[in-house]
Amino acid sequence: MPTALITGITGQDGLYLAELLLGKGYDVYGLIRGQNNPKRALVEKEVPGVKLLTGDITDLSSVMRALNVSQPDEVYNLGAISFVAYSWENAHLTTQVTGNAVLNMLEAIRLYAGTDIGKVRFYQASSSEMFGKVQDVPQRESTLLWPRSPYGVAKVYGHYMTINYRESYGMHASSGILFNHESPRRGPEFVTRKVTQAVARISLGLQDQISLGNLDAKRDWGFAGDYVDAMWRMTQAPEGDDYVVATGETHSIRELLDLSFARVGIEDWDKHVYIDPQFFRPAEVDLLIGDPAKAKEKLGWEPTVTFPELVNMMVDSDVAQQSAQAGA
Ligand code: NAP
Ligand code: F7E
Repeated sequence: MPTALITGITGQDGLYLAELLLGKGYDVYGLIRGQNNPKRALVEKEVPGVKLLTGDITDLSSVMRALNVSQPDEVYNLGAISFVAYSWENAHLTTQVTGNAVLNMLEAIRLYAGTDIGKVRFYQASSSEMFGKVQDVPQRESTLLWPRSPYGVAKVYGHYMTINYRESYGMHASSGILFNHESPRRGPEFVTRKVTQAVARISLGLQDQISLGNLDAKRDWGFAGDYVDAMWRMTQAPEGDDYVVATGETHSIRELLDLSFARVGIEDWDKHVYIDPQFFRPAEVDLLIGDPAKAKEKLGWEPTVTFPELVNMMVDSDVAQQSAQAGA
C-alpha cells in the first residue's frame, strides 16, 4: 500500500486529495499546524482515515519529523497562504509560507531520501497567478511568468525551486500550474464561494446585498475534485514535469453572478450587488485561460465538470447549508 503525506490537509484541495488517495488504498498522512487548529475536527469528520501529524512547513524540523514518521512514497505540498488579496497585507509572511517553505519541503525530502532520491515523489501546488499580466492567450507551460501579487511572486519561487531540485538532484518533482478550482469546500473568502453563499442567503431572505470588487476579471474555473486527480496523475508519471491544469474556458465575475442568481430564480441581480472599492486589488490579474493540452496528452487528464455545473453544485450546496443553519 503506497503512503502519501499531504501538507495543507485542512484546505479545499487537501480534503479532496485525501479522499481520492484513501479511495485508491493509500495510507494517508496529513500535516496540520497549530496547537489547536480549529479545522482539525473537519478533517477528522470528512476524511477519518487520515493520520494527522502536527507541523508547519516553515519549520524544517517538523517537516523532517513528519517524513520520518510517515515514510511517504509521495509528498503533496498544498500548504500555503493562498488568498491573493491577503498577500499584499502580509507580503513577508506569504513569502515565507508560500515561497520559502517550498525549499524546506524539497530540502527535507533530499535529506530524508539520502542516496535514494527516487524513493519520494514530490508535487508542488503552483498556480496560474504566476502568469499575472498574461503574455500569451491561452497560457501554457512555456508562457513567460509575470506575477502581479506577493502571492504570485512566492509561487514563482516555489515553481522554479521545484524545477531546480528535479534538474540538480534528479528528484521526481512536479509542478502543477493549476488554474482556479472551486467546490462546495472552497473558502468563503474566494469570489465563487462568496457569491454562492450570498446568493443562497438572498434567496432565503437572510440578506439583501453582496459587496464585491472588480466584476470584469475573467478566470478559468474548474472543479477541485477533478484537479486533485491531475495532481495524482503527475506523481504516477514516469518523470516529474510541469503541467498546466485548466478547462480552457474563461468566464467573468458577471457571468458567475448571472448563473448563480439564475439558479435561485433571480434574473435581475443588479439591485443585490454593491461595488465596494475595498475589494479592488493593487494590481489585478485581468484574464486567465489555460491550455491543458499537455496534461491531456501526457497524463490523460480532462475536466469532467462544466462551469454551469460547478456553479449549480455550489449554489445548491449553499442553499442546503444556509437552510439547515436558519432552521437550526
Ligand atoms: P486553502 O483551502 O487555502 O488551503 C491552504 C492550506 O494551507 C490549509 O490547509 C492551511 O492550513 C495550510 N497552511 C497555511 N499555512 C501553513 C503553514 N505554515 N504550514 C502548513 N500548512 C499551512 O487552499 P486550496 O484551495 O486547498 O489550495 C491548495 C494549494 O494549491 C495552495 O498551495 C494554493 O496556493 C494552491 N492553488 C490553489 C488554487 C485554487 O484555485 N484553489 C489554484 C492554484 C494553486 P490552516 O488550516 O492551518 O490554515
Ligand atoms: O478572485 C475578483 C478578484 O479571490 C478571483 C486562489 O485560489 O486562484 C485563486 O486566486 C477574481 C479576482 O481568486 C471580489 O479581483 C471581485 O480577479 O476568487 P479569488 P484568485 O485571486 O484568482 C488562484 C489560481 C490561486 O492560486 C489562489 O490561491 O475575483 N473579485 N470581487 C473578488 N475576489 C474576491 N476574493 N472577493 C471579492 O469580493
